[in-house]
Amino acid sequence: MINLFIDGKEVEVPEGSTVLQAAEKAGKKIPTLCFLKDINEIGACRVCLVEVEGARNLLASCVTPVSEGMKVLTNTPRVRRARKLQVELLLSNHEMNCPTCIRNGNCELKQVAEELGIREIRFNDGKKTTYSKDNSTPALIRDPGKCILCRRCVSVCSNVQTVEAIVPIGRGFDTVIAPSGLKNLADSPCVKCGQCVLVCPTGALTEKEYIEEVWAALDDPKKHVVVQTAPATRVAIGQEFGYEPGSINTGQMVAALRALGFDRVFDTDFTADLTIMEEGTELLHRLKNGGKLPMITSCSPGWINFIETFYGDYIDHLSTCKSPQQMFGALTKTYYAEKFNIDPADIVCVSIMPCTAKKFEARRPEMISSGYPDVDYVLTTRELARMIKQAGIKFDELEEEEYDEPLGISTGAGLIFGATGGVMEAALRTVYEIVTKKELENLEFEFARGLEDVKETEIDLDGTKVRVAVAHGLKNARKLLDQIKNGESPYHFIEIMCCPGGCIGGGGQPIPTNTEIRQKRIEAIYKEDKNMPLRKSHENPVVQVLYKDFLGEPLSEKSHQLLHTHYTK
Ligand code: HC0
Repeated sequence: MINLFIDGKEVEVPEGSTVLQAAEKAGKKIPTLCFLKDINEIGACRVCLVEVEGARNLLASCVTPVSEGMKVLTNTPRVRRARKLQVELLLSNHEMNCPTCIRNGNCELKQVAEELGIREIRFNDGKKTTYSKDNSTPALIRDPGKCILCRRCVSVCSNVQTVEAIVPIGRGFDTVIAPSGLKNLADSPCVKCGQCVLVCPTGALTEKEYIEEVWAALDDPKKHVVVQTAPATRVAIGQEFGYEPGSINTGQMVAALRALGFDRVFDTDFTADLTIMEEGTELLHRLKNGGKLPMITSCSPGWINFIETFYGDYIDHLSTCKSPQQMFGALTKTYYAEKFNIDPADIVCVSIMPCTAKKFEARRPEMISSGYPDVDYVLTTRELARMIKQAGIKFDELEEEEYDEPLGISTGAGLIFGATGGVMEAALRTVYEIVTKKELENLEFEFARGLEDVKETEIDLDGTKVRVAVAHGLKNARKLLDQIKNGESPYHFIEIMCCPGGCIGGGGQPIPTNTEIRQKRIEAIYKEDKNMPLRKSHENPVVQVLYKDFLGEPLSEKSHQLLHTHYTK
């Protein structure tokens, strides 16, 4: 342990700690901007400067290690002046349209300027960089005018996701964070996961909003507007309304959607159950008939973009199932439209997703098997919260409501799709019972749960041993893909989710989303699963009716037409 003094107060911290950590222990808050624990610890922004006795220059506390007897001052005139100067310089080259900025409500730059008491910017008349906005993808917007070059996005994209879609280009004042060659995001390897959006302290990286398009559909009396909500949204949206991270707000979210004017409020969990029927059957089919193994889940669109871009030769390992979002859209415009005698041309299908890549997925040309786009608009959890606020709905005063039937009926298995390992666990609950014809005594497949990088086990299906693995975050996905590439994969079935923690940590979730918050959302998902009356996908009564009345059986011709697809390199 190391003993040191922060503003005269003695603290003891483990060796290897930083001054920033020691200050926190001493009850002192040092402002930071570029710092992001475990992801971006580079001391680039110089906002966390402190005075250290014996050191000539001020030091960035986030990268300065503690030493025995060190004396640190966090609030001297020199420190205050230097921090202000750093932030004023950032602001002098920042597009200052705060009232109309998407991050107006939670901009860290604005927050730090407030904490430092900056009331004027001395260098406002200086030169400004003039890189233009990148609007090239249906999922993300990159706005260099708001970038403070903190490099959090660069770190998350290269170190967590191993994609390296954006990098620092140029030097000094002219530096810009952009795809190499100053390409547009659409022409870069970006997988649209939006992890950069979650860590951006300002509005330099954001989702592309479709709120106005959805308002227009809701205001059009000729349109029948149906909404589906992804599993992970219900354990996150509360955070936008002041609830503790990990609060479960399913009933209020349903009530809010109805109050916004959606004609039917349905649940993606329903088609998550359906996915298990299709994907589980596909796995058994491949095991029996010598199909391509390991089979890998195909429901996470950032992951699909990743395998297409970086491991194109291994695409036939993917399950052919569309994601639950897309299955839902295809069924809404066929089964639901026929059953309720609605012209599919009049149906607008909106998704509420924790994910920015879902916006891209919905625009894929292959996602129109019903003759109409499966899904018309995708809103993130954050966009839904903005709509609720725009409509003046008091979220915390809403009485809980239930999803509509039939496409709102789901099981705990569908719900746990939202957490890493959930698709695997849901699949095993069903596959085990189908193969063994025995009832599972313990529905909890603990090996699949939690934030460990790669999780794996072997399941005994009445003598047939099936080896399975789960990875979340693309760095971890790479580990399993490289095994396949090297001919060393011992697995039959793999679940991969693009974002750390799975969809609960998706790029469209409330900001902040960090490891602690991910953990709380995961706990909420499994708590809600435990409370569900049905917890296995094959027991979903509406899924059973759907097969009886419409699809026939899993992997039927109709299923293939509507619910499956093929990805290409
Ligand atoms: Fe997910 Fe999904 S679980 S990808 O993470 O499979 O976004 O929540 O909606 O489609 O169901 C996201 C979350 C979904 C889909 C489902 C899957």
